[in-house]
Amino acid sequence: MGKKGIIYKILENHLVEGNLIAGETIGIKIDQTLTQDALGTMAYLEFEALGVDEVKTLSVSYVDHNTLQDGFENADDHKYLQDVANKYGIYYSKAGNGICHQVHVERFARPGQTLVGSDSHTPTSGGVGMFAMGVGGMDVAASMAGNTFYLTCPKVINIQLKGKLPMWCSAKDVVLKVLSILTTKGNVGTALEYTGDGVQYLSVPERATITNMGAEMGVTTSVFPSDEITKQFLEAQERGADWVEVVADEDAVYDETITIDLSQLQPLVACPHSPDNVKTVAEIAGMPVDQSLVGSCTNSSYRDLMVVANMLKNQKINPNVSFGVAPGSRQVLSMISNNGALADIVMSGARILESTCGFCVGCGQAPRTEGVSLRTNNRNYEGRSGTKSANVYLVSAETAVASALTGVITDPSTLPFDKEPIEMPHRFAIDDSMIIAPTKDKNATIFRGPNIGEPPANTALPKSFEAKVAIKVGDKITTDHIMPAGPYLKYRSNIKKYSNYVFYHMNENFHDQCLANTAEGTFNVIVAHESYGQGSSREHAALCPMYLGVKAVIAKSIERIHGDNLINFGIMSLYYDDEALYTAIEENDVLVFDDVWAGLETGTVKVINKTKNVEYALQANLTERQKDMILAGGKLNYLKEKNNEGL
Ligand code: MIC
Ligand code: SF4
Repeated sequence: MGKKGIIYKILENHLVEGNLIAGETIGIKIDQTLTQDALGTMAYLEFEALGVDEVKTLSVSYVDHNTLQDGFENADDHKYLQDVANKYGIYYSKAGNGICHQVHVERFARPGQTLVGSDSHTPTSGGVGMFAMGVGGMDVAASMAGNTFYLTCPKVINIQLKGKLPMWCSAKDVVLKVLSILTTKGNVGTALEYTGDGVQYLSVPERATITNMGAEMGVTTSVFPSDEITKQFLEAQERGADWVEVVADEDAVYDETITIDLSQLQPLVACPHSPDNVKTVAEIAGMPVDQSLVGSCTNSSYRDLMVVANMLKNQKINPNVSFGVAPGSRQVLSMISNNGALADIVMSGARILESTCGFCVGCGQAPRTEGVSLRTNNRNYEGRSGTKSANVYLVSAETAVASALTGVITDPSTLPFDKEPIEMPHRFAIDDSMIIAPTKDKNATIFRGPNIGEPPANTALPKSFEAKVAIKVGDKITTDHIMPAGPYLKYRSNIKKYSNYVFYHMNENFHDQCLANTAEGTFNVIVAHESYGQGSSREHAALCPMYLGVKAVIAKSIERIHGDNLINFGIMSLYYDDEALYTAIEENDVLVFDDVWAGLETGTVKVINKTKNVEYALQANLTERQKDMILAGGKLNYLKEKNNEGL
C-alpha cells in the first residue's frame, strides 16, 4: 500500500471506528494513560463515578505539580491518589520521582502505541514514536474505563529536518523555529510528523523537547520516528523489548511539508508573553537578566543537565542573577550526582530545586517586579510566573546558562569556549522504587481528606433559557487566564473553592456576578474571539465555569482540548464568523436561547440578544455523540446513561 506516515500508521493500528480521513471523527483504542496530581484527583473521582473495578489500560499517576505542601491539601491529595491507584491497578509515581513527561519517556512510553494524558504536554512521549495526546481528565477517566477515544482525524504537516545543528543550537531552538512558523493560533486538527536526515542527529530527549512544545502550537500531537536512536535509548533504559520500528513510508503523503535546515539555525528566544513571539537571541542580547531557570518537562533531561554542568564547570554565576536548576527526574538527578556534574552546578552558585514542575507552573521562584526571567520551560503567558509585571523569555539550556554567567541575555555562540559534546549513556541509572505497583486490592479503603469533593454534577441542558454575558474577552485567552494555577493550584480537588478564582486576574468579581445571575434564574455565557482556551488541558477551565452556571462559550475559534472539555461538562461551544457580532455584543447583555435543542439538531443555534434587540445564528459544529453529551449535561451523565442502556 505504501504512502503512509508514522501518525497514520499508528492510527490505523488502533482504529476502532471511522475512516482515516483528515477532518472526520475517528474512534481509537488507547493503550496507555497518564495523569499528574493537579488534574489527577478530579480524573480519578470521575473514573470512580463510572463504576468500573479496574483500569483497562497501562496507567500511571504522577505527583509532580502540587508538591509545595504549604497546608494539608497537597498531602491529602497525594494520599487519595496513591490509594486509588493501588485499588484500581494504576502505577503511582511518588512526589520526588520526577516530572510526569520526563519519567514517562524514561520508563513507560512505547513506540507505536497510543497514550492520552490529562496534561497538555503529553505529546512529549511522541519523542519515542508514540501517538500521545493531551486531553481533559474526563477523557482520561473514560479511556481508563476502556471506552473508545474519539478525535478529529488530524491533517499532518511533515516537518523535514535537514542537516546538523550548529554547536550552540539545540532542540529548543528547533521547536522555537517551528513555533515562529506555525504560531500558537490556527492549528486545531493538525498533527506534526518530524522526518528527514536531520532526525538521526537528535537524541530521544532532544526529540522529546521538540514534541513537548507542539502543545504551544495547539496541534493534536507531534511524533518522531522510532529508529536506531530510539532503540539505543530504550536499551539504555533496560527496555529494549519495548522497541519496535515505526518509520514513515518513503513515499508517504502529507497535507503540507515544512523544511528546516538545522545547520542554518541560530539560538532563538520566545519573548514575552507568548511562546510564538520568537526572535534570535542575538537580537535582544545585552538585556540585564535577574533570574535564569533550567528545568520543566521541556528541558530537564540528562542531556540538558550535562550541558549545564559542562558549561558551569569552574565558572561562577553572575552576582546579579538567581540561577536555579530542577532536574526532570530522580533518574537524571541520581546520574548527575553520581558522575560529579551536580557538584559543578552547585559550585557555580546555582540553586538546586526539586524534580517537579515548580517554577514552570508558578509554584515558587516568582521573579521580582518587572524582572527579566529566562526559563527553559514552554510557556511565558503573562503572570504565569507569579509576577504579573515580570518578563519571561523562553530559551534553551545553553542560552539560559550563558546568560546566567554574563548577567545579560547572551547568545551562547559568543562565549569564549566550545560546547563539550554530550554522550548519551549506554545504561541509565534505573531504580523504579518510587514507582509503586498496584496491588489491586478491591477491599482497600481510599483516604479522602476534606479537600476532596465529589465531581459536581450537571443537569441536562434546558430547552429554553436566558443567560447573561458574564465576560467578554479577546484573542488567545489561555486556560491560565480562565483558571489560574500557582497559589490556587491546591484547590484543584475542591471545585466550590477553586471556582472563586475563575477569570480572577481579568475580573475579580466574575465568580460573584455569575452566582448573582444564577440566583435570579439567569445562566451565564462567555464571549471570546480567536483561539479561546489555549495552553493547559486543565478541565477546571470548563468544570468551574459549569459550576458557576455557564451554559455556552460564544467564540470565533476554540482550541482543541478546551473545546472538548467544554463539551465534557455540558457547556455549548457556539461559533460566529461575523466580526460585527463580536464588536457589538457587550457584558451583561441578556441572551435568549429559545428551543436550543432544535438548534443543536440542525447545527445552527438561534439566540436573541434581548438587550440589543438582534438575533444571532451561531454554529454548533457538534458530532452526534457530542450533541448527546451536551444534552445530557456532560460526559459523565452521558456515559452513565449509555451504560444503563447497556450500550
Ligand atoms: C501546564 O503546563 O500548564 C500544566 C500545569 O502542566 C497543565 C496542567 C494543569 O493545569 O494542571 C497542562 O499543561 O495541561
Ligand atoms: Fe509541569 Fe510545566 Fe511541564 Fe506543565 S509544562 S507538566 S507545569 S513542567
